[in-house]
Amino acid sequence: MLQGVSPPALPRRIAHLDMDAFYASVELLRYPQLKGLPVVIGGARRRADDALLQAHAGLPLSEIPVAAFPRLKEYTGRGVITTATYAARAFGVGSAMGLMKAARLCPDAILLPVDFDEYRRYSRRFKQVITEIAPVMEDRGVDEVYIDFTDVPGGQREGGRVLARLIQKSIFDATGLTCSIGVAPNKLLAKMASEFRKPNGIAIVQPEDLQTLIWPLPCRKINGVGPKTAARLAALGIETIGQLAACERAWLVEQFGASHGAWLFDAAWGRDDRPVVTESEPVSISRETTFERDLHAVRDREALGAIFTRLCEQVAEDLVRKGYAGRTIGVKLRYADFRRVTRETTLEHATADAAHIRRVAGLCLKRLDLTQRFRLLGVRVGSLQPLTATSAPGAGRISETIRPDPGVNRSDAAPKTEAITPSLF
Ligand code: TTP
Ligand code: MG
Ligand code: MG
Repeated sequence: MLQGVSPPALPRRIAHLDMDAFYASVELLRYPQLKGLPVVIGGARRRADDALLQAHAGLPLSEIPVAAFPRLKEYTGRGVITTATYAARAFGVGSAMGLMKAARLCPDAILLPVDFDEYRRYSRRFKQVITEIAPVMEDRGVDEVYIDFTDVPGGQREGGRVLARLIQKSIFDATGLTCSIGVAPNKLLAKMASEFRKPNGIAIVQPEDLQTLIWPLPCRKINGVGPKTAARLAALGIETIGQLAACERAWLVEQFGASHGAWLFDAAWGRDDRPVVTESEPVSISRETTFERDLHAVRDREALGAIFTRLCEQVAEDLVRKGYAGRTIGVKLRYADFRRVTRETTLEHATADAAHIRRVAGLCLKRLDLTQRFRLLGVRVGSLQPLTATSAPGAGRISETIRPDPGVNRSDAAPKTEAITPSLF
């Protein structure tokens, strides 16, 4: 290549990816017998679910008969729906609707409680699949991301469809979940496009599609136009994005102020230069697990020990893969009554070694009350720094010194718990 001459920049192709009926789809992985049925997620924490599991103890989750699941019509309370399967949406049921109202629309829909831990786990998993294929990804919440397709192989082919298909398939293979993707010249248009072919669809928007695909949509579809702005626009006789685009920029500025007015005008013309911002350096890396049933430090000692070791190994693997070592090692417990407690210790030298993390995390656990049952265990490594030869797995084990975390209240390092579980952790 000639010096000083760089290849021409490719046209920007930005994708917005959004998982389909996310919470509900994760639940259907657990209960595949509910596929295709109207299912809503919401309401009281797992009480109904626990009753269901107890009544069918010993049976794999996928074999619990459909007839045994709680129905919407049996629900009384003020809970709201977080999401609904597409089969339930056909009855007019959807996010943020009260469960009692939804019960009137679709009394026989199956009602499942929320399990955020599980959704977060799948959220991490699908995002990891994406970054392995297309590294410039912006996290926009539990079930959606922006991805810069511009320089990724396949990102320009068929307007981005080829890469979008690969990502959809890879996510499905890794998780069993479907998503919808919009690919466009920028984030603003990509966000609208990801809704065009839901569920499990791909929509491609080119600059010349503005008039046909974007202008007929209501203004509310612009990400950033909320109900208030939409109402003000409607009062001015502006319902569609096309009508907004037909307004004089100066007039919009008069009506909505300099910055908001100009932004509305640019949005209507599909203009948006915002970059895809990849995640900033992580502050900490952690892994946690919620047990199938609440566990006790003594009675479930063997199972817990194995889970704990696995968590430490996973954190160490994450650290090495991402190129970090950390000086702060912490543990988190959630007791059966949902109280959450943490303890941490700061090391003199950073580590990414699973056995080292396990030992230090074990000491942290000993400072917690282990006489009660708990439902969740987590391990966290913080104060991250780049992984070096001395912090890599296997290094620096002999000269470690442990400083107790100054924030820790020493008086609750209950000796009685240590006496009960002298060698567990
Ligand atoms: P969404 O992506 O808005 O919805 P969805 O994934 O359920 O369905 P779609 O196929 O239309 O994308 O939200 C993602 C998750 O966020 C959703 O599964 C549940 C949760 N959520 C709430 O808890 N409350 C809400 O009001 C909304 C909209 C979502
Ligand atoms: Mg979604
Ligand atoms: Mg979403």
